[in-house]
Amino acid sequence: MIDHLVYKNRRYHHFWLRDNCQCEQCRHTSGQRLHETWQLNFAVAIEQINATPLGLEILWSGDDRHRSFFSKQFLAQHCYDEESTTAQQEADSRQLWGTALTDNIPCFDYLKVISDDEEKRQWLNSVITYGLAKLINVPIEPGTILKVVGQFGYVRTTNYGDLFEVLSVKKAVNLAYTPIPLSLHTDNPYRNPVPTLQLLHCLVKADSGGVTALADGFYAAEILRRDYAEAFKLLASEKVDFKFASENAILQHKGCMIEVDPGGQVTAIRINNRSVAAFDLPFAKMLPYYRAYRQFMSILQGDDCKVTLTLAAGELILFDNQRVLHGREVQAIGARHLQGCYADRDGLRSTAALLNALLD
Ligand code: OGA
Ligand code: NM2
Ligand code: ZN
Ligand code: ZN
Repeated sequence: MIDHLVYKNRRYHHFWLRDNCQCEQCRHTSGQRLHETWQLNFAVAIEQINATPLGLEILWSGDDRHRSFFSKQFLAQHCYDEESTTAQQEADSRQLWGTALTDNIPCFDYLKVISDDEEKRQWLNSVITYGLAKLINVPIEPGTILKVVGQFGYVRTTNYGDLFEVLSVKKAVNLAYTPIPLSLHTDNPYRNPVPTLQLLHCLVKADSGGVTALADGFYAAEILRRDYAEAFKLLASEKVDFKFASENAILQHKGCMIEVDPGGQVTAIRINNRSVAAFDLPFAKMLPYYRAYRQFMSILQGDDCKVTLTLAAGELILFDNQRVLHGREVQAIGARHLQGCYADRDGLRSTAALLNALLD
Protein backbone atom coordinates (compact mmCIF):
# COMPACT_ATOMS: atom_id res chain seq x y z
CA MET A 1 0.00 0.00 0.00
CA ILE A 2 1.34 3.43 -0.93
CA ASP A 3 1.68 5.52 2.20
CA HIS A 4 3.19 8.71 0.78
CA LEU A 5 3.22 11.10 -2.16
CA VAL A 6 6.02 12.96 -3.92
CA TYR A 7 5.88 16.73 -4.35
CA LYS A 8 8.77 18.62 -5.95
CA ASN A 9 11.00 15.59 -5.43
CA ARG A 10 10.28 15.35 -1.70
CA ARG A 11 8.32 12.56 -0.08
CA TYR A 12 5.48 13.32 2.36
CA HIS A 13 3.61 10.58 4.20
CA HIS A 14 -0.18 10.67 3.81
CA PHE A 15 -0.61 10.43 7.55
CA TRP A 16 1.84 13.31 8.14
CA LEU A 17 -0.12 15.45 5.69
CA ARG A 18 -3.45 14.58 7.30
CA ASP A 19 -2.04 15.34 10.74
CA ASN A 20 -0.69 18.68 9.57
CA CYS A 21 -3.87 19.82 7.84
CA GLN A 22 -4.16 23.56 8.37
CA CYS A 23 -7.95 23.90 7.85
CA GLU A 24 -10.13 25.56 10.44
CA GLN A 25 -11.50 22.26 11.71
CA CYS A 26 -7.93 21.11 12.37
CA ARG A 27 -6.37 24.32 13.66
CA HIS A 28 -7.62 26.90 16.14
CA THR A 29 -7.12 30.56 15.20
CA SER A 30 -4.11 30.55 17.56
CA GLY A 31 -2.47 28.04 15.23
CA GLN A 32 -2.77 25.24 17.79
CA ARG A 33 -3.90 21.77 16.76
CA LEU A 34 -7.54 20.90 17.41
CA HIS A 35 -7.69 17.24 16.40
CA GLU A 36 -6.03 14.48 18.40
CA THR A 37 -3.24 12.96 16.32
CA TRP A 38 -3.57 9.59 18.02
CA GLN A 39 -7.24 9.38 17.00
CA LEU A 40 -6.79 10.02 13.25
CA ASN A 41 -7.17 7.10 10.85
CA PHE A 42 -3.62 5.78 10.43
CA ALA A 43 -4.50 4.21 7.05
CA VAL A 44 -5.81 7.50 5.66
CA ALA A 45 -5.89 7.49 1.86
CA ILE A 46 -6.21 10.11 -0.83
CA GLU A 47 -9.20 10.21 -3.13
CA GLN A 48 -8.20 13.17 -5.21
CA ILE A 49 -5.20 15.42 -5.44
CA ASN A 50 -4.72 18.70 -7.24
CA ALA A 51 -1.42 20.51 -7.65
CA THR A 52 -2.16 24.23 -8.16
CA PRO A 53 0.31 27.09 -8.57
CA LEU A 54 -0.22 27.81 -4.85
CA GLY A 55 0.28 24.33 -3.50
CA LEU A 56 -1.51 21.02 -2.99
CA GLU A 57 -5.23 20.41 -2.57
CA ILE A 58 -6.14 17.01 -1.19
CA LEU A 59 -9.52 15.31 -0.85
CA TRP A 60 -9.20 12.47 1.61
CA SER A 61 -11.20 9.28 1.04
CA GLY A 62 -13.35 7.56 3.63
CA ASP A 63 -16.34 8.80 5.53
CA ASP A 64 -15.25 12.29 6.48
CA ARG A 65 -14.07 13.30 2.96
CA HIS A 66 -11.94 15.93 4.63
CA ARG A 67 -10.27 18.56 2.46
CA SER A 68 -6.78 19.89 3.06
CA PHE A 69 -4.67 22.54 1.44
CA PHE A 70 -0.91 22.82 1.83
CA SER A 71 0.82 25.92 0.47
CA LYS A 72 4.05 25.30 -1.42
CA GLN A 73 5.81 27.43 1.20
CA PHE A 74 4.57 25.16 3.98
CA LEU A 75 5.72 22.08 2.10
CA ALA A 76 9.11 23.61 1.36
CA GLN A 77 9.59 24.65 5.00
CA HIS A 78 8.76 21.17 6.22
CA CYS A 79 10.53 18.96 3.71
CA TYR A 80 11.59 16.30 6.18
CA ASP A 81 12.77 14.01 3.38
CA GLU A 82 16.36 15.14 3.89
CA GLU A 83 19.39 14.07 5.84
CA SER A 84 19.77 17.17 7.96
CA THR A 85 17.78 17.25 11.16
CA THR A 86 16.69 20.20 13.26
CA ALA A 87 19.47 19.41 15.74
CA GLN A 88 21.97 19.46 12.87
CA GLN A 89 20.70 22.82 11.64
CA GLU A 90 20.95 24.20 15.16
CA ALA A 91 24.52 22.93 15.43
CA ASP A 92 25.36 24.39 12.00
CA SER A 93 24.21 27.85 13.07
CA ARG A 94 26.74 27.83 15.92
CA GLN A 95 30.20 29.27 15.50
CA LEU A 96 32.67 27.38 17.61
CA TRP A 97 35.62 29.45 18.81
CA GLY A 98 39.00 29.17 20.44
CA THR A 99 41.72 31.52 21.68
CA ALA A 100 41.65 33.43 18.37
CA LEU A 101 38.42 35.06 19.56
CA THR A 102 40.40 37.03 22.16
CA ASP A 103 40.39 40.28 20.16
CA ASN A 104 37.02 39.63 18.54
CA ILE A 105 34.63 38.90 21.39
CA PRO A 106 31.23 40.15 20.22
CA CYS A 107 30.90 43.48 22.00
CA PHE A 108 27.98 45.91 22.23
CA ASP A 109 27.23 49.25 23.84
CA TYR A 110 24.58 49.10 26.57
CA LEU A 111 23.05 52.44 25.66
CA LYS A 112 22.71 51.41 22.01
CA VAL A 113 21.28 48.01 22.91
CA ILE A 114 18.53 49.48 25.08
CA SER A 115 17.56 52.12 22.55
CA ASP A 116 17.97 50.38 19.20
CA ASP A 117 16.22 47.12 18.30
CA GLU A 118 18.70 46.29 15.55
CA GLU A 119 21.57 46.56 18.02
CA LYS A 120 19.67 44.48 20.56
CA ARG A 121 18.97 41.82 17.96
CA GLN A 122 22.65 41.56 17.06
CA TRP A 123 23.59 41.32 20.72
CA LEU A 124 21.15 38.45 21.34
CA ASN A 125 22.02 36.68 18.10
CA SER A 126 25.69 36.75 19.15
CA VAL A 127 24.81 34.91 22.33
CA ILE A 128 23.00 32.30 20.24
CA THR A 129 25.84 31.94 17.73
CA TYR A 130 28.95 32.27 19.93
CA GLY A 131 27.46 31.49 23.32
CA LEU A 132 28.59 34.85 24.65
CA ALA A 133 28.63 38.61 24.21
CA LYS A 134 30.10 41.50 26.11
CA LEU A 135 28.40 44.80 26.95
CA ILE A 136 30.28 48.00 27.65
CA ASN A 137 29.11 51.26 29.21
CA VAL A 138 26.73 49.52 31.59
CA PRO A 139 26.05 51.90 34.51
CA ILE A 140 27.88 50.78 37.66
CA GLU A 141 24.76 51.36 39.70
CA PRO A 142 24.20 48.14 41.71
CA GLY A 143 21.24 46.13 40.41
CA THR A 144 21.63 47.26 36.79
CA ILE A 145 22.21 43.60 35.88
CA LEU A 146 18.50 42.97 36.53
CA LYS A 147 17.65 45.66 33.98
CA VAL A 148 19.96 43.97 31.50
CA VAL A 149 18.11 40.66 31.96
CA GLY A 150 14.82 42.54 31.56
CA GLN A 151 15.96 43.49 28.05
CA PHE A 152 15.55 39.92 26.84
CA GLY A 153 13.99 37.66 29.46
CA TYR A 154 13.56 36.73 33.07
CA VAL A 155 15.79 36.33 36.07
CA ARG A 156 16.28 32.81 37.32
CA THR A 157 16.16 33.20 41.10
CA THR A 158 18.13 30.62 43.10
CA ASN A 159 19.34 30.14 46.67
CA TYR A 160 21.98 32.74 45.76
CA GLY A 161 19.22 35.32 45.27
CA ASP A 162 17.89 37.26 42.27
CA LEU A 163 21.39 38.49 41.86
CA PHE A 164 24.54 37.58 43.75
CA GLU A 165 27.49 39.64 44.90
CA VAL A 166 30.85 38.23 43.83
CA LEU A 167 32.92 39.70 46.65
CA SER A 168 35.53 38.27 48.95
CA VAL A 169 33.91 37.72 52.36
CA LYS A 170 35.07 36.18 55.68
CA LYS A 171 32.77 33.18 56.02
CA ALA A 172 32.40 32.18 52.36
CA VAL A 173 29.85 29.42 51.56
CA ASN A 174 31.35 29.10 48.07
CA LEU A 175 34.88 29.60 46.72
CA ALA A 176 33.24 32.23 44.53
CA TYR A 177 33.20 34.49 47.58
CA THR A 178 36.96 34.27 48.20
CA PRO A 179 39.85 35.75 46.20
CA ILE A 180 40.98 32.22 45.20
CA PRO A 181 41.40 31.58 41.45
CA LEU A 182 38.77 29.31 39.86
CA SER A 183 39.50 26.97 36.98
CA LEU A 184 37.15 26.99 33.99
CA HIS A 185 33.71 25.78 35.00
CA THR A 186 30.00 25.93 34.38
CA ASP A 187 27.91 27.17 37.31
CA ASN A 188 25.43 25.15 39.30
CA PRO A 189 25.84 21.65 37.80
CA TYR A 190 24.39 20.41 41.13
CA ARG A 191 21.03 21.88 40.13
CA ASN A 192 18.38 20.38 37.86
CA PRO A 193 17.58 22.17 35.63
CA VAL A 194 20.86 24.06 35.40
CA PRO A 195 20.47 27.82 34.71
CA THR A 196 21.19 28.12 31.01
CA LEU A 197 22.44 31.72 30.98
CA GLN A 198 24.69 33.70 33.28
CA LEU A 199 25.57 37.37 33.49
CA LEU A 200 28.54 38.90 35.29
CA HIS A 201 28.72 42.67 35.68
CA CYS A 202 31.86 44.35 36.95
CA LEU A 203 31.19 47.21 39.36
CA VAL A 204 34.71 47.51 40.76
CA LYS A 205 37.81 46.14 39.12
CA ALA A 206 40.61 44.74 41.28
CA ASP A 207 43.88 46.69 41.51
CA SER A 208 45.46 43.63 39.94
CA GLY A 209 44.39 40.04 39.23
CA GLY A 210 40.78 38.94 39.03
CA VAL A 211 41.20 38.02 35.38
CA THR A 212 38.24 36.41 33.60
CA ALA A 213 38.89 33.24 31.59
CA LEU A 214 36.41 31.91 29.03
CA ALA A 215 36.33 28.86 26.78
CA ASP A 216 33.88 27.37 24.31
CA GLY A 217 33.12 23.96 25.81
CA PHE A 218 31.56 22.73 22.56
CA TYR A 219 34.77 23.51 20.67
CA ALA A 220 36.88 21.75 23.31
CA ALA A 221 34.54 18.75 23.23
CA GLU A 222 35.01 18.43 19.46
CA ILE A 223 38.80 18.46 19.92
CA LEU A 224 38.48 15.75 22.55
CA ARG A 225 36.19 13.70 20.28
CA ARG A 226 38.68 14.00 17.39
CA ASP A 227 41.89 13.32 19.34
CA TYR A 228 40.74 11.13 22.23
CA ALA A 229 37.59 9.36 21.09
CA GLU A 230 37.53 6.95 24.04
CA ALA A 231 37.86 9.81 26.52
CA PHE A 232 34.98 11.63 24.85
CA LYS A 233 32.83 8.50 25.05
CA LEU A 234 33.51 8.10 28.77
CA LEU A 235 32.69 11.72 29.65
CA ALA A 236 29.58 11.53 27.49
CA SER A 237 28.27 8.28 28.95
CA GLU A 238 29.24 8.10 32.65
CA LYS A 239 27.33 10.32 35.05
CA VAL A 240 29.00 11.92 38.03
CA ASP A 241 27.48 13.60 41.03
CA PHE A 242 27.65 17.34 41.73
CA LYS A 243 26.84 18.71 45.19
CA PHE A 244 26.44 21.97 47.02
CA ALA A 245 25.43 22.47 50.63
CA SER A 246 25.14 25.55 52.82
CA GLU A 247 22.87 26.68 55.63
CA ASN A 248 20.00 27.38 53.27
CA ALA A 249 20.42 24.85 50.47
CA ILE A 250 21.23 21.19 49.86
CA LEU A 251 21.58 20.57 46.16
CA GLN A 252 22.67 17.48 44.27
CA HIS A 253 22.44 16.29 40.69
CA LYS A 254 24.04 13.56 38.61
CA GLY A 255 24.97 14.25 35.02
CA CYS A 256 27.53 13.66 32.28
CA MET A 257 30.37 16.17 31.96
CA ILE A 258 29.64 16.15 28.21
CA GLU A 259 26.01 15.73 27.27
CA VAL A 260 25.11 14.56 23.76
CA ASP A 261 21.77 14.06 22.06
CA PRO A 262 20.80 10.79 20.35
CA GLY A 263 22.32 12.09 17.08
CA GLY A 264 25.70 12.61 18.78
CA GLN A 265 25.56 16.43 18.90
CA VAL A 266 26.99 17.96 22.06
CA THR A 267 24.17 19.72 23.93
CA ALA A 268 25.66 20.66 27.32
CA ILE A 269 28.85 20.76 29.37
CA ARG A 270 28.98 20.21 33.14
CA ILE A 271 32.37 20.97 34.64
CA ASN A 272 32.96 22.28 38.14
CA ASN A 273 36.07 21.26 40.05
CA ARG A 274 34.73 22.75 43.30
CA SER A 275 31.50 20.88 43.43
CA VAL A 276 31.95 17.59 41.63
CA ALA A 277 31.52 14.86 44.27
CA ALA A 278 33.75 11.81 44.81
CA PHE A 279 33.49 9.74 41.62
CA ASP A 280 31.47 6.59 42.12
CA LEU A 281 32.30 4.65 38.96
CA PRO A 282 32.88 0.94 38.24
CA PHE A 283 36.39 0.00 39.39
CA ALA A 284 37.62 -0.68 35.87
CA LYS A 285 36.45 2.72 34.64
CA MET A 286 37.82 4.86 37.49
CA LEU A 287 41.32 5.56 36.17
CA PRO A 288 40.27 5.82 32.50
CA TYR A 289 37.61 8.34 33.61
CA TYR A 290 40.16 10.41 35.54
CA ARG A 291 42.43 10.31 32.49
CA ALA A 292 39.59 11.47 30.24
CA TYR A 293 38.60 14.28 32.62
CA ARG A 294 42.23 15.44 32.85
CA GLN A 295 42.53 15.39 29.04
CA PHE A 296 39.37 17.46 28.65
CA MET A 297 40.51 19.98 31.30
CA SER A 298 43.93 20.36 29.66
CA ILE A 299 42.29 21.04 26.31
CA LEU A 300 39.97 23.63 27.89
CA GLN A 301 42.70 25.33 29.89
CA GLY A 302 45.19 25.10 27.03
CA ASP A 303 46.42 27.73 24.55
CA ASP A 304 44.04 26.72 21.78
CA CYS A 305 40.78 27.18 23.70
CA LYS A 306 41.08 29.74 26.43
CA VAL A 307 40.39 33.46 26.13
CA THR A 308 41.30 35.80 28.98
CA LEU A 309 40.24 39.36 29.64
CA THR A 310 39.95 41.63 32.64
CA LEU A 311 36.51 43.13 33.01
CA ALA A 312 36.58 46.86 33.64
CA ALA A 313 33.98 48.61 35.76
CA GLY A 314 30.88 48.98 33.57
CA GLU A 315 31.55 45.84 31.52
CA LEU A 316 29.23 42.85 31.55
CA ILE A 317 29.43 39.40 30.00
CA LEU A 318 26.36 37.35 29.13
CA PHE A 319 27.02 33.72 28.28
CA ASP A 320 25.45 30.31 27.79
CA ASN A 321 26.19 28.45 31.01
CA GLN A 322 25.84 25.04 29.37
CA ARG A 323 28.28 25.83 26.59
CA VAL A 324 30.80 28.51 27.59
CA LEU A 325 32.97 27.84 30.63
CA HIS A 326 34.24 30.71 32.73
CA GLY A 327 36.88 31.04 35.40
CA ARG A 328 38.88 33.50 37.44
CA GLU A 329 42.65 33.70 37.26
CA VAL A 330 45.26 35.44 39.36
CA GLN A 331 44.30 36.20 42.93
CA ALA A 332 42.66 39.64 43.09
CA ILE A 333 44.54 42.33 44.97
CA GLY A 334 42.41 45.20 46.27
CA ALA A 335 38.66 45.53 46.27
CA ARG A 336 36.83 43.74 43.45
CA HIS A 337 33.10 43.61 43.04
CA LEU A 338 31.03 41.81 40.43
CA GLN A 339 27.30 41.26 40.45
CA GLY A 340 26.08 38.05 38.87
CA CYS A 341 22.73 36.73 37.86
CA TYR A 342 21.20 33.69 36.16
CA ALA A 343 18.56 33.62 33.45
CA ASP A 344 17.37 31.16 30.83
CA ARG A 345 17.81 30.68 27.11
CA ASP A 346 14.13 30.39 26.23
CA GLY A 347 13.44 34.06 27.03
CA LEU A 348 16.50 35.23 25.10
CA ARG A 349 15.65 33.09 22.08
CA SER A 350 12.08 34.28 22.10
CA THR A 351 13.13 37.94 22.15
CA ALA A 352 15.70 37.29 19.41
CA ALA A 353 13.08 35.50 17.29
CA LEU A 354 10.62 38.37 17.70
CA LEU A 355 13.28 40.90 16.71
CA ASN A 356 14.43 38.75 13.79
CA ALA A 357 10.83 38.54 12.53
CA LEU A 358 10.35 42.29 12.98
CA LEU A 359 13.59 43.43 11.37
CA ASP A 360 14.23 40.89 8.60
C1 OGA B 1 32.03 32.10 40.21
C2 OGA B 1 32.80 32.79 39.21
C3 OGA B 1 33.92 34.70 38.43
C4 OGA B 1 34.78 35.81 38.91
O1 OGA B 1 31.87 32.71 41.25
O2 OGA B 1 31.58 30.98 39.95
O3 OGA B 1 32.96 32.23 38.19
O4 OGA B 1 35.39 36.42 38.04
N1 OGA B 1 33.28 34.02 39.46
O5 OGA B 1 34.85 36.08 40.11
N1 NM2 C 1 27.80 31.62 42.81
C1 NM2 C 1 28.68 32.69 42.37
O1 NM2 C 1 28.08 27.02 40.60
C2 NM2 C 1 28.75 27.48 41.50
O2 NM2 C 1 28.74 27.00 42.64
C3 NM2 C 1 29.57 28.66 41.20
C4 NM2 C 1 27.99 30.41 42.05
C5 NM2 C 1 28.02 31.40 44.23
C6 NM2 C 1 26.43 32.05 42.62
C7 NM2 C 1 29.36 29.82 42.09
ZN1 ZN D 1 -8.33 19.82 8.29
ZN1 ZN E 1 31.24 30.70 38.08
